[in-house]
Amino acid sequence: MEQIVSAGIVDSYFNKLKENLSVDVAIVGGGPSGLVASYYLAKKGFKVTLYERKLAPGGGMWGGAMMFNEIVVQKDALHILDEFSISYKHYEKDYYTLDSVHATSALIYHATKAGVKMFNCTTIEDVVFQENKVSGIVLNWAPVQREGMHVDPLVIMAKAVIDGTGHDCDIARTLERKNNIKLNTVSGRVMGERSLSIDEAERTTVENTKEIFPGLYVSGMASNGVSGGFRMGPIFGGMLLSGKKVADLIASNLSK
Ligand code: 48F
Repeated sequence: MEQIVSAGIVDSYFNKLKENLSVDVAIVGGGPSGLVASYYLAKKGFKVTLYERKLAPGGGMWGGAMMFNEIVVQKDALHILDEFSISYKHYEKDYYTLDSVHATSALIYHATKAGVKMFNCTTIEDVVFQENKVSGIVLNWAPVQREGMHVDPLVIMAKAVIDGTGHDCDIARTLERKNNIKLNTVSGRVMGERSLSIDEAERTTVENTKEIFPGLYVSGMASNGVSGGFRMGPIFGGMLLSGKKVADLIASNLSK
């Protein structure tokens, strides 16, 4: 019995890893924008993997605001909540409140159910850069990076990569720092996030969701970080809409 349990885990994990050494879309970061993007892409039939360095995907959505586990979503994004069967209550004007634990777990559940393969406890530390294009990701165990151990990574090839790493815009920064290239932003560089301005930030999160270099797309807060947009705090409509937008964009580009 002991052997069956261990062998079952080792076999099924390594099968999952091996079957996903080459994918259509690799998503870095399991925040709301990455989760929503992964769901819509998997629903369209793409082979999608998502990598999260923490134990649980969900990013900054679990904790609501200041650990008060409620979040706000505006009317424009309700159709996405409905798609994920997430319950919400009308609060005032065009704003709705919802339980952040219920909402986050629903995003994770429906994404995995749609076929997204998730790899948690995994850090993406670099990208594959071939023929002036982002062609994959370079992954390692999160504890390897945290402990500063010198251990070489593995590689996953992907037709498209999404930087959904939130405020850090980790992947875009690494790409820019290491390759002497220009990104698709006003300055050609990662411009850095500005202070809080909710309305403006919600709008620009969606506007700034785009392909910033051949093969590399940004979603969610990383979009604003890369293009110099504002932060918005605990309102999540922009994150959900950004995830849907990047999924549509990639689906259309990969189908060409
Ligand atoms: O920050 P995060 O939740 O991303 P998001 O989709 O949503 C932002 C909101 O939560 C909030 C906000 C909204 O109102 O401003 O901040 O833009 O999730 C990003 C996830 O990426 C993981 C990180 O642990 C987090 O769960 N992550 C970051 N860098 C890496 C990574 C990396 N290099 N490799 C793997 N995971």
